[in-house]
Amino acid sequence: MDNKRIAEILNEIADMLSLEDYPTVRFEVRAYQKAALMISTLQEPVEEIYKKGGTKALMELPGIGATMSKHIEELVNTGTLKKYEQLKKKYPIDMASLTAITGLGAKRAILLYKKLGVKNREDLKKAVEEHKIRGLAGFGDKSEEAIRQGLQLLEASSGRQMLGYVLPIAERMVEKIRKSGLVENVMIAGSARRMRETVGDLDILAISKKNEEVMDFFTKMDEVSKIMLKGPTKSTVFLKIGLSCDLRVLEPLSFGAAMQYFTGSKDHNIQVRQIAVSKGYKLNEYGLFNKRNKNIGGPTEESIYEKLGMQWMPPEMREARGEVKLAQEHKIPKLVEAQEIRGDLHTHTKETDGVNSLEEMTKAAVDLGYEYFATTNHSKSEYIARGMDDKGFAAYFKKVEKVRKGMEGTISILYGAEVDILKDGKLDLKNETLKRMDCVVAGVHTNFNMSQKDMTNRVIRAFETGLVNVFAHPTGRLIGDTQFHRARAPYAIDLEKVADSAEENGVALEINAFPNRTDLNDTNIMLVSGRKIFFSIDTDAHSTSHLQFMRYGVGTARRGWLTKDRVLNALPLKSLQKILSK
Ligand code: DGT
Ligand code: CA
Ligand code: CA
Repeated sequence: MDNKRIAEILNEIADMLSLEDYPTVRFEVRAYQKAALMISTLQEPVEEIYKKGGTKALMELPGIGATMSKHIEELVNTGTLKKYEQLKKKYPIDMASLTAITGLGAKRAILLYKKLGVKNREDLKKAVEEHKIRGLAGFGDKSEEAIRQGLQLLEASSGRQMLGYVLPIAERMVEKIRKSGLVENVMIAGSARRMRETVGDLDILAISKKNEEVMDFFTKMDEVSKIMLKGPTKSTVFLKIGLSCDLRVLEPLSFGAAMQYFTGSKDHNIQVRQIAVSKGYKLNEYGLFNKRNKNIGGPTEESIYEKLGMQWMPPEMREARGEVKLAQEHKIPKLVEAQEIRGDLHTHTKETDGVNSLEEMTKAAVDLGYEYFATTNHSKSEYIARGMDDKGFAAYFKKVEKVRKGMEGTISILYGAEVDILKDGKLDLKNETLKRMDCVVAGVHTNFNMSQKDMTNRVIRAFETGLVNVFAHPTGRLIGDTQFHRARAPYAIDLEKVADSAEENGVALEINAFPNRTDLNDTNIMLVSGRKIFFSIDTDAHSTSHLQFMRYGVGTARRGWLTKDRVLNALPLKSLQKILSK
C-alpha cells in the first residue's frame, strides 16, 4: 500500500474520531493527523521501511508511535485496518473526499449525511445544485456558496497531482528500470522534468534494443495498477497513485530529439520547430532531419539545440516565455542550483505543530550540509498550531541556546518565528521579542477574505515595522489534490505593490517549497523579480523529512529564472546576517 493511501486512511480515521465524544479523543485525533501528515510527505515508501525493519523501524519515524506502527503493519499485511472498518460502519460516508473540500469539516459532513443523505462528492454536488443546504440549521446561503466554490476549486485541480508527491515515485521507477539492466539510458521527461508544480501524467523515455523485455518489466512494476496500452515502442499504464505514465523505448539516434520533444512544453516546442523549419530542417519526436531527410539528431538533447544554433537551456525554462530568443543569443542565465542553498529559513518544531525536536531538525539540517538553520515556530494567534506567546518564545530561546552549545562548530542556528500578520497589519508578538530574533518570518494565516486593497495594506503595514525579514507564502494559496489536501485560492493581494514595499523595507519574499504551497509560484516570481529584492527558498518543514522539499522550491525559483545572487539563503552566513540584522 502506498504512502498516499495509508495517509488518507489515517486522516479519515482522524476525521471520524473527531465526531466521537470521550475524554482522550482530541489527543487521538491529533496523533492520527500527525502520522498522516508525516506519511503523506515522506519521500520513501513506508511499506518498504516496514518490510526492511518491521514495526521497530517504523517507530523511528517522527510522529509514529506504537499504535501507528501497528496500524501500518496491519494495512501493509492485510490491505485494511479493523479500527478503520469499525468507524466506517458507524459513519458510512466518503469522508476523506468530502472533507477535502474547503469549508467542509467532518462534523458538517456527517450532518449533511444525516439530514440529506449525502454520502459522497456526487451527492454533495446535487445537494448544492438543488440548493438544499442553505435551508439547513447551521448552514445558510454563505456556507452553501462556500461549499460550491470548494467543489469548483477541487474540480479545477483534479487529475493533476503535486510534483512533490509524484517525483519521488517517478524517480524510484526510473531507478528500477535502470537497474533492470535492460536499458542503456532512461530519463524522466514532460512536466515532471520541467518541475511544474503539478503533473498531469508521467513521461519516461528509454534507450534499448530489448523492447519487449523492457515493456514486460515496465508493465509489471509494483507501482502499476492497470495496463492501458502495451506496444514495443510505447506503453501506457495507470499507476496506483492515480496517475497515468507513458514509457517510450527509442533508438540512440532518436533519443535526443525525443527528450527535447517530450520534455516540452508544447509551446516551447512549437517555437523551436519554427527555428528548425527556418533552417530547412524538420524536427519531430523521432529526430532532426536535414534537407536530404537524414536524421542528424543524436542521443543528446544538447546536440539538437546546438544544431539549431541555440544554447541548451534548463528544462524549467521551457515555457515559451522568451527563453528561445535568449538561447539563440546564447544568453541563458545560470540559474540557482540545489547545491547552492546554504540553509533553511522557515521551519517548525514540536514546540508548536511540528513533529521533531529542534535538535532532531538541526541534525537533519547538518546532514544536508547546511551552514545555517532558522527555527521559526508559530506565534500565539495560530492557536490550532499551538503557537507561542512572548513568554513561550523567551523559554524557547533558552532551548535554542542549549542546542546551539551542543551543536557548536557544525551549524549556526538562527532563532526566529513565523509571526502572524494580524488583521490590522500588527505583528502577533511584542517588538522586544521580535528584536531579539535573528530571523523573523511573517505571514498571513487568518482573515483571508479581505479586499485586495485592505490585504495589501495589511501586509505593507507589517513590512513597515522594520522587523520582518521574510514574507512567508505570499499569496496563501494551497494546491489541492483529489483526496488528501485541501485547495485554497490565493487571497486577493497586489503582489507588485507588496514587492515595492519589500524593496523599500528590506523584506525577502518567500518561495515556499512545501509541495501543496509552491508560493510564490513561477509566474509570481517573474512578476516581481525586476525589483532589488531577495527571494528566500524555504521548506516550512514540520518534520525532518520535509527538509527534503527544498528541491521543489529551487525548481520553482528556476522556473522563475532566478540566479543564485537573488536567493537570500544561497548567501554565506556572514552576508546573510548582515542583511537580516538591517
Ligand atoms: P502534463 O502531463 O499535463 O503535466 O504536461 P506535459 O508537458 O508533460 O504534457 P504531455 O504529457 O501531454 O506531453 C509531453 C510533452 O510532449 C509536452 O510537454 C510537449 C510534447 N507534446 C505533446 N503534445 C504535443 C503537440 O501537440 N505538439 C508539440 N509540439 N509537442 C507536444
Ligand atoms: Ca506529462
Ligand atoms: Ca504524456
